Amino acid sequence: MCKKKAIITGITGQDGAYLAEYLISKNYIVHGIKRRSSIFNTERIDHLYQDPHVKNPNLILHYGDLTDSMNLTRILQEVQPDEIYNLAAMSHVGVSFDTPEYTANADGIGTLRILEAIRLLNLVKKTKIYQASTSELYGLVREIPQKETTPFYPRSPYAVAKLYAYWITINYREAYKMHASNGILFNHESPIRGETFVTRKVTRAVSRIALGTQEKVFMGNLSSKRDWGHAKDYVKGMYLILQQEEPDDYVLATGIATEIRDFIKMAFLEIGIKIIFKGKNIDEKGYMVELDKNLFEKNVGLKYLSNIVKRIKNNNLVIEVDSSYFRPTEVDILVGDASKAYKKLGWKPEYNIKSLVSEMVKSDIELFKNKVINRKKYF
Ligand code: NAP
Ligand code: F7E
Repeated sequence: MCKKKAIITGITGQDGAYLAEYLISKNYIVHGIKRRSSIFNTERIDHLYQDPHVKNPNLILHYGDLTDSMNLTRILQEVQPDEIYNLAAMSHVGVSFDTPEYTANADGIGTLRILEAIRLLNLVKKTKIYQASTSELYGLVREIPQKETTPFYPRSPYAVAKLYAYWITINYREAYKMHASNGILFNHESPIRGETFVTRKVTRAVSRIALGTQEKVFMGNLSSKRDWGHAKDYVKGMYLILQQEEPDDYVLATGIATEIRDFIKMAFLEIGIKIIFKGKNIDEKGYMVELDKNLFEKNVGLKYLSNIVKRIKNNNLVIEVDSSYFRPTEVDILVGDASKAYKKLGWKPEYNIKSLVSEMVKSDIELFKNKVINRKKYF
């Protein structure tokens, strides 16, 4: 039997990497679209990489960009995919305020370029498409929790661009009978999450503070709440969405909201350190106040214990607030109701916030124990 062919845009990103591995495990041939960069940017998928000279590879990479229609059309024509997962995007909400036009082009019009390529190449009957929509569409939320029928109120150039992508996907489904679906995914994280998203920023900082290579970390708004799941669970949901007879839109979420402050506390507790916060707004600070030595030794190592004991005694300040991380318009709370996905897709997350934090902290500790930071000068 012929293997199914899937195109993943954004294959070098967090979700692209997990999805590629998952689809290959399901016997797909995966075609990934990656951007040219001046340095290797395939670290997340290096374990899947196959030399192009290998016969019948199950992973094939193509250079491409969501801002380049002709390139996308050519790749679709060559591959003739059964499924497309459109995951490529400028995905950082904060950065979208600095690069609004580019974000609209890549995240909004980029989706149109792919849909239009499917149509022009007469692939409508063959190719199913998944659009990576987002809980950021709910923005200034109209109800709690948010589900498929909750009205949208986007609060960033990123969310507004994704709103266009969401509706153009539905429009192509209705106008041309495409199998085109939106996954409205709430925040999902992992040990390979981008380093500037809040969860990974925290787990990296906790690990480096534990190992004695970082003093403190500056954070933005500590009061917002997010519904955090694990990317592994969410890519399985993406796959299920495209296996349905009929295209449709689904929320994927855990249903549990956690404040940034509490995520920070949980991450430090993973290595036996209790954090308390004092002060308000820009003057709020986080301090290490108690240490469970056994847990620290178990999860970090005896070698680092005396240093952290000294730190807690002499300078226990580890969290400060820097207003440059505040967003001009914030999304205060996102928490999803994924009942439709539970019922229709049979999807249910296996991870909870505790197992997610634990995996991320442990992974970053290992990473920084083994990492040699090379900051030698060129001149
Ligand atoms: P990510 O780690 O930031 O990955 C984004 C991917 O898109 C990277 O491979 C990136 O390439 C690529 N990309 C960016 N601009 C591009 C362009 N112009 N042309 C081609 N590729 C481009 O994001 P993620 O967390 O995996 O998220 C995947 C998708 O789901 C995104 O569309 C995101 O907006 C959406 N989403 C994410 C979440 C979440 O919590 N993770 C929730 C809802 C929706 P480089 O590696 O070269 O930068
Ligand atoms: O921020 C607050 C920040 O950047 C979460 C993307 O994957 O999920 C992600 O978008 C919250 C916000 O994710 C810092 O203000 C505080 O309230 O981790 P984040 P996000 O904005 O929710 C959605 C669903 C997507 O679709 C996006 O692609 O944390 N926060 N202090 C901070 N955020 C960051 N980044 N850095 C801080 O220092």
